[in-house]
Amino acid sequence: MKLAIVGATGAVGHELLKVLEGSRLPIDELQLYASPRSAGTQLPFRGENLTVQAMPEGAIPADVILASAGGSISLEMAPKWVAGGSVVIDNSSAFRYDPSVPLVVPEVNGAVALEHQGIIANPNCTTAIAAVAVYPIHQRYGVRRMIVSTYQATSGAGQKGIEELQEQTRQELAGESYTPAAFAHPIAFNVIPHIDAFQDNGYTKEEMKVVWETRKIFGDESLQVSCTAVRIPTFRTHAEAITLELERPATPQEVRELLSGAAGVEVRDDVTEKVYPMPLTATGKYDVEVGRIRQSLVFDGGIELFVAGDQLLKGAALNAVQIAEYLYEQGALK
Ligand code: A2P
Ligand code: 11C
Repeated sequence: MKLAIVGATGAVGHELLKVLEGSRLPIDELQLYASPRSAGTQLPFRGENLTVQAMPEGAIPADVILASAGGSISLEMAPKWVAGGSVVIDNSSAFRYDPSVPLVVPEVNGAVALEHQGIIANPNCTTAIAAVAVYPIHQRYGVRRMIVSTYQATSGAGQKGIEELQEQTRQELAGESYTPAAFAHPIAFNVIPHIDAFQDNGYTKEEMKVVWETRKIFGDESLQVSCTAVRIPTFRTHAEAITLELERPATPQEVRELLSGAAGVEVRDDVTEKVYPMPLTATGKYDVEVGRIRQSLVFDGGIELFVAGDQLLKGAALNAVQIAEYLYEQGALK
């Protein structure tokens, strides 16, 4: 199989290379593309150095293209890549709400990927991490309302987000002045309740993505979802506090047992031993950590939980590769 990564030099691109190293896809050739600035850069893959090329203006000669160079590039280029015969797994938000484009988390709705017409969308990282933990609960108990508060790492804003936290932390400690660029305010020693653009309803686009995408992935437009999305000064891994109102009452122990057997989930829930999900322990893991599972004090029979998931992996690179693997295993790729 011929694979291509567009955006290979970015934060997600780096993770795609690492995840593909261990993937069961039969990769005969891996092509790496980025902006002309990165042409000639060498990146390691399975013991070789691959050379990054400037993204071409038209089709790319690959069976599968993993796109992670931003929404405007995907919007413009993905139709050209599909016309050239490639299947595009797109990490941007460009096509997620297009009814003809499947939006896929393999543990939840892998089968809809088979209905693609060339493009398959990878969800927003915040949505994907919550979906893996909440979907098994939805299946068994029926989620009626889902209230999410997020704690999102700076790498959600790409490589520039990581660098800004690093540099500002140093500047702050050295008493130097600086101007924020990647974020609306200083991120070092701060939290910012503002990710992506504000919408007319007062929510941000990041918050509305959780609403729109969770409904589409669960295939349930009646699900009521609300989110407050907050950027925090960590490098990697998004955490989320989630409150669930359920159709049928659940106990914390039932949910713990249910999630212990769920794909893509690691239950870390032993408060007597101070074991719960955290970016420090979830970073680099394929599974989403779930813990602090407790009975809701607000919704009868409802559940509260806390999740931490490496958003560059399950929220982006890993989920994209898992979609490709699913298609391959179903015989839907060459
Ligand atoms: P480059 O490193 O050459 O700028 P991140 O999300 O971490 O900011 O990464 C964005 C990715 O998208 C990078 O690989 C970046 O390449 C790539 N990219 C940005 N602009 C373009 C472009 N015009 N054509 C192709 N790739 C691009
Ligand atoms: C963030 N969740 O943390 C965003 C990044 O829709 O794919 C991913 C944006 C997206 O800033």
